[in-house]
Amino acid sequence: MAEGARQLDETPESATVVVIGAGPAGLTVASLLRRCGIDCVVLERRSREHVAQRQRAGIVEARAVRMFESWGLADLVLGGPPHDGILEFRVDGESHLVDDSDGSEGPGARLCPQQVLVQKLTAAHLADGGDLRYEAADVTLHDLTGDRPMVRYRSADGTPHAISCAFVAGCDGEHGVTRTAVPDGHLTAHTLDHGIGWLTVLADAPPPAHPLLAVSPQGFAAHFPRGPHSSRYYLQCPPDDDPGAWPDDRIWDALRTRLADPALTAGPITDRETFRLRGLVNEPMQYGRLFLVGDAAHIVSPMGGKGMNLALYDADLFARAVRDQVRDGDDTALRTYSERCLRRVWSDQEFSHWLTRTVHDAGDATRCGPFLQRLARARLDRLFSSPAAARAFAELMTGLDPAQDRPASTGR
Ligand code: RFL
Repeated sequence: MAEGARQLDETPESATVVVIGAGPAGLTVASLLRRCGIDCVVLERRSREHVAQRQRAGIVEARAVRMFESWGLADLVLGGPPHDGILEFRVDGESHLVDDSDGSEGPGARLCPQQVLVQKLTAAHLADGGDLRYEAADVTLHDLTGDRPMVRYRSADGTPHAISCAFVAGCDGEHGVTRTAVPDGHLTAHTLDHGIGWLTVLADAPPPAHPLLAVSPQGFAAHFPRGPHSSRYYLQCPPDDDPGAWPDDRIWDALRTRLADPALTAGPITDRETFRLRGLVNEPMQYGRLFLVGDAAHIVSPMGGKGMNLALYDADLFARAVRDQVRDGDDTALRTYSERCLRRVWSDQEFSHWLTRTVHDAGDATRCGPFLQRLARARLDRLFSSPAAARAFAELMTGLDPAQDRPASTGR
């Protein structure tokens, strides 16, 4: 019989939760559920090696560090040194240091690259006996509004599988299948295109003393640490610019000009790509027994470093909600999951939008006009001179909401 025509076993497997996707969101959901003794199966389309080397975010915000700590996982899954709480803005070459810690008790952010978090979550989950299945193809979801949804997929050798479950966690990112399994008319996608492009570059070159955002008439640029000997750089460019139009010399020249650092040390460039800055929110983040987590539900412009941290926030709320249901028969947190996530999602979208517009408009007036440029400069001036404005900025950077959302005891 041809591989594709093989018949499915009569009896499907069973799990409490099937998690689709083994990025930061999926691995965090799986690790937290395991901490509660709740069984789950993780299905990942790509290989372990592929997932483990994907480099994107670089900072785990203070709220997320404390979240992992509250689950007893911080030492196991976080790498990299603590972030010293200082962010540098360089405006037309003039440096302004902004304290982005909010002065609260407890650990602050960590300079932990996304791939390090993913590698450590993966290793910890597997060492704990977790069920992680890579190269799972053709994932489809069925009966999402029934009592026992079914997830079907094919393993690498083409064998079809089916898993019956109580809940599905859609952690498969922006281009996954879980969101598209929701019938038309149940989700609304809210989108914003900033009309701004970024060239992003990874290089084996010395990291900056502090994460650095630079405003200049030639356009925005940024320099972030990604390890003791590596850096990520961003350069504002026309939307949909071709990365091939940016040979190494052009990149280093542009960085030296915009960062106002003629002595910036160059190094081998290991990756370069361009993308558009945009926001996307799918509402609600639930359909029946499917719960969307992380990028599967929302995309946020990287300005402000919130995308991965939002994924970790959703994962924490989802795991707690499942625990309440399974352990205590209390479905309150599951019913309010979407609403609670979206409150933070829109808050972070607003912060990211504010920062994106501010650092771009303040620099290149040809795009936004002189009036908006001056407004953006006034916002920066207020941030640099007003302790109250700096405090509000720090609160948004740490991700800690004084009114609520401080990680409570997990009560495992
Ligand atoms: P991911 O990381 O995309 O993981 C989804 C996983 O699902 C798998 N998958 C499937 N598996 C099974 N079946 C299918 N049909 C599947 N389809 C997909 C994928 O292979 C993958 O393994 O989503 P997740 O877990 O929600 O995590 C979100 C973060 O990755 C994302 O928000 C951040 O990378 C965003 N981001 C940043 N976030 C920050 O907090 N701080 C930053 O500094 C930051 N910098 C960035 C970023 C994103 C960037 N890109 C992508 C434009 C910098 C860049 C350049």
